[in-house]
Amino acid sequence: MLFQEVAEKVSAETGIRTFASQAERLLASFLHTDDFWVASGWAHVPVPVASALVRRFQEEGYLEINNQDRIVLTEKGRQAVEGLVADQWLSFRCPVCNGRTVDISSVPHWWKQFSEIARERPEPVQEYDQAYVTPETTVARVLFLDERGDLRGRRILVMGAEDDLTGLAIAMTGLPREVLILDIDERLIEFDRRWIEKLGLKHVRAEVFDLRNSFPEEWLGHFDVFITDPPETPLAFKAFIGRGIRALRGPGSVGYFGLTLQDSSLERWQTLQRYLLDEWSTVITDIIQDFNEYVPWPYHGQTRAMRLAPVSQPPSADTIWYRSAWYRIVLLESGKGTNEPFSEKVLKELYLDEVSSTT
Ligand code: SPD
Repeated sequence: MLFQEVAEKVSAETGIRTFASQAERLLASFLHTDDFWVASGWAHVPVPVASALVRRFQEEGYLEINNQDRIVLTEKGRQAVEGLVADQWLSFRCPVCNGRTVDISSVPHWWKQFSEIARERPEPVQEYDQAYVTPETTVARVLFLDERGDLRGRRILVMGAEDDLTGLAIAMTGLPREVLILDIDERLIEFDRRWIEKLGLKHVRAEVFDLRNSFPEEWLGHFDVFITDPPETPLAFKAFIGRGIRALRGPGSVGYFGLTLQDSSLERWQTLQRYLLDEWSTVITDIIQDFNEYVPWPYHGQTRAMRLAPVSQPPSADTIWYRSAWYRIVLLESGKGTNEPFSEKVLKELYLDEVSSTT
């Protein structure tokens, strides 16, 4: 009853449909953490929703925010969620693969070499919505592709988010037939080019490209696999995922991308899934929740997420709180997706709206 009422009020306040189960999950998270950011990640709710829920629970006396900015359940709050999550909740995750299904300790030398290279990468900038994933995530992405038959001998397009260095890591295996890496940020393309030359990598090109623009004819229908990690407005889904699908060769070709529940809502997932299934004729073969872990980014203090938050401190630099699910899709019909230009849009329109707030 309590949770249903709170969820309805938060839905009305934020304009983002919120469910009682999400309200319950967020409050229960504070049985295990006193960190607002960590709890919002565990509860899989968008930051504007997590913020509104915490404020409401605070007003109703279910929790308090102490003078160290930590969130503490009151006796009333504790009673409301007692028993809702198991005591061992946080240790359910598989310690070998961290829930990703692939074991990166099977490639220790390559993991080490990649991590050393990644240490030198350029720092994330707000202008391009950057926040890179951990090196472990990138290595796991590559192993996942290999495990699914999407690496060896494939023509692979890596679109944007090269701050994750996924394109470079894929090229380092030497296994694909062709790799094309596109990113708007010259620093990242220069970084990749330097390593491509230094390591003598073959069949790989890195080019500066703004995904608001249409692809040239020769990229359309050319690739077996695309990989991207889009911003999460409906417009960005078209510019990144729709364009990736348009670049696929035909039935059986594959796409990968990350999707959060911190910058997307469940309804936004549904919007995207409708595009994928109905308009773009793809099928979703895999969704691995929390596969991608992002290192906290330095500009968080200047984001709308921070302005909405009920706490005044940004996430701690050494605690992962933001994760995304790893989607794999397979194309069923040729010529789908979109190559529409969005060049009249300013970058912010791709990154920010009522649900997406972390840029
Ligand atoms: N703005 C900081 C977080 C941006 C990271 N992008 C990840 C998007 C996942 N689809």
